[in-house]
Amino acid sequence: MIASHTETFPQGTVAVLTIDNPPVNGIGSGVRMALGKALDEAIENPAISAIVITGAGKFFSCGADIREFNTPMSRQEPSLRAIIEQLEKSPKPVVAAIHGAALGGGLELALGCHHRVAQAKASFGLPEVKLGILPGAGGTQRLPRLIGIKPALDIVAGGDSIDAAKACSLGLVDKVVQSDLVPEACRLALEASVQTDALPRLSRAPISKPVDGEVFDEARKQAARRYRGCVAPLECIACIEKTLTSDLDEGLAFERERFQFLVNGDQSKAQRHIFFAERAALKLPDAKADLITIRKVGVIGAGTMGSGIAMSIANAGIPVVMIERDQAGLDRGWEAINGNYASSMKRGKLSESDMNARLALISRSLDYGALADVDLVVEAAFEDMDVKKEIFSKLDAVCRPDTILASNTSRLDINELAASTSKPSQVIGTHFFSPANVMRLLEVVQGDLTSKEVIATLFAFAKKLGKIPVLVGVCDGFVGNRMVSPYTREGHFLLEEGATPEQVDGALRRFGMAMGPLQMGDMAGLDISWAARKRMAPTRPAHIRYSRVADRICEQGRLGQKTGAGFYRYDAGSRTPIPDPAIDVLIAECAQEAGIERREISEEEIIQRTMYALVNEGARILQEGIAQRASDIDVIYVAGYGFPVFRGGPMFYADTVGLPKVLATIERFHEQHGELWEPAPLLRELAKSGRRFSDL
Ligand code: 3H9
Repeated sequence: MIASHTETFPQGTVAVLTIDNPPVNGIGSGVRMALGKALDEAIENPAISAIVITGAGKFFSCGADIREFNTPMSRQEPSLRAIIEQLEKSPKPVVAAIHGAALGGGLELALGCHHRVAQAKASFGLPEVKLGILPGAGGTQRLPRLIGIKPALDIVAGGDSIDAAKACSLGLVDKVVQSDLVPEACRLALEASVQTDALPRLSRAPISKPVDGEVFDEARKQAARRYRGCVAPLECIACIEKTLTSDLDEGLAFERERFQFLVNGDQSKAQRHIFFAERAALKLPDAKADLITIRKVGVIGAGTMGSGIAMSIANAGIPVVMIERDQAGLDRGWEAINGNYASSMKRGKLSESDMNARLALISRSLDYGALADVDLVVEAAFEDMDVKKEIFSKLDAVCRPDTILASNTSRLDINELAASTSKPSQVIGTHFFSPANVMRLLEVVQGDLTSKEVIATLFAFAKKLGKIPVLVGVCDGFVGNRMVSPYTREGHFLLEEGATPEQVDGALRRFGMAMGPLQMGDMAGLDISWAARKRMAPTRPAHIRYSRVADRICEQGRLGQKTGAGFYRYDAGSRTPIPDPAIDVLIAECAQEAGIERREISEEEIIQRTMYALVNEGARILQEGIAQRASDIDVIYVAGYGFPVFRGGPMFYADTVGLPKVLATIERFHEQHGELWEPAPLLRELAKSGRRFSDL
């Protein structure tokens, strides 16, 4: 875990301690013990003049071993704090030689060293805030002493990494070297060993007060915007603020106490659940499949989805050809893409040369013949089975037999589509989320005959695009949209029963959702679900409750934001929903026609009706094998549907509430509201046996 060797120079001998704990050099109890011992030996050995700490493999160290948190292992001595104190107090100079990422506890370890030397490709960050915790091994106290309050606030409360050049300009590292990192670190360590000045110890460094007195308020405002509802960023800021009034020991004690508070809290457990869930989702049942190389992609349709998909492919450096039926459609898509890149450039997020390079990767054509050499086609045409079948039969004729044919459908039957081609094993669903160039989720829909190579290739492709792929099975709406149906259904029922749109959406926003179901409907366009409801109308059982509210809104031409009105109204060019008394009247009329007596609706009922509708459907989806894992459903909801990460997704949330309690409430709803609330058998089974979704 710690490889130790010495390097001898004319000025003396250096002990080089290498953290070697694949895959990310996580600092678990084993590494801590070995490092503590190696440090003791190097400090006590009179033949050693100085010490260098470095990392094996790709990373310096990516921090504490997260899996140890809330287990006895995390309390095993020595603690990371003790190791850092040990190396900071070392009478012999200790230099960190950083060639890759130094994250979290890894960076805190480097901050305990007397000097830091890095290679240009190294990166630095304290991403703890993204796990719902704070840097708990001195990071909040030492970093501001080294680089100042404001930059430290950005790094600690923001959680993003910086590169070596930026780290050097901030004074976080002493020097960036091109090569020979460890020899350079050794030289620096030996130089320090002969100097008469005291070693630079951050525990003794004074703190310089920020010039801008508003800096903490500004950081809190930023945190509220970026991490709405999360407590960790506020605790990070409080710890940094503490440096202004406390010495290092007091500050460390405060940081430790706040770390314990966070690490034992529900939010951090939920955020760590999502961290591991995202990684678990990447693991396919058939890991051995060969990958097909994707050199060029075709996208059918240059509408909002098609253009967004083309951009996300070009952003990954892959050539893409967009196909449309007519020039006007193609031009509109091309304009939208240009406008989008230009606005990123204006905001400083993209350089002009990068924009041009990306645009150059996107070609356009009205001719399917342009797809003869592509390895993958993503069809993003109108959501209609006949339209899609016609496209797929054309693709069948023009594409190579080994080309992967993917449909960006959000709910249609991939098996039916596959059956309309001569190579169903090459057909797969790729459900992107809008805007496709921004949203990270990708539901990869496996048809009955989709080959394992095609699935594995799509996963690798998604990773290249920076997406989080989740494997799902075929059913109406797959995982995400199938669950959204009962969720929105309850939102609409609650309106009829007495709530207002702003009450339903407000309750869910306060719960942590990015937006409530009604505002979400307005944003997505109410016509899509209206069309689906009309399609299903002939087969809808008459005795099942059905809310007419959304249909009536659509019948008035109010199709959401795009028409300036839906459940709310919108001022021209604005996305801010404004409550509309006309809708309150419409809802009251619908309720009266349906014979529903309106009543006071509590916030608790809104949350339970909508959340438990998600959970109950999620349980069915799991039992049917449409999702592989409960945690996959959580990833889909957090990454694609604005579910608060600090609640860990709907299934984790249900575990947190307790499945017997969730079931009891669903049983009550079943009695009150009828068969739509029939408890899912899996939920009953788990609640009865005292298990949780995360035990599956
Ligand atoms: C901390 O340091 C607290 C201290 O302040 C205070 C202590 C008192 N622990 O992501 P990948 C696993 S908190 C355990 O696929 P990549 C990961 O689950 C920590 N496991 O690779 C996966 O396992 P598997 C602060 C970890 O190259 C495997 O490693 N640090 C940890 O795409 C490969 O990971 C962070 O928050 C960990 N710390 O990305 C950094 N990190 O193969 C968190 C990774 O079984 N890590 N694993 O699925 C990351 O952001 C990314 O993993 C990283 C590599 C960028 C490092």
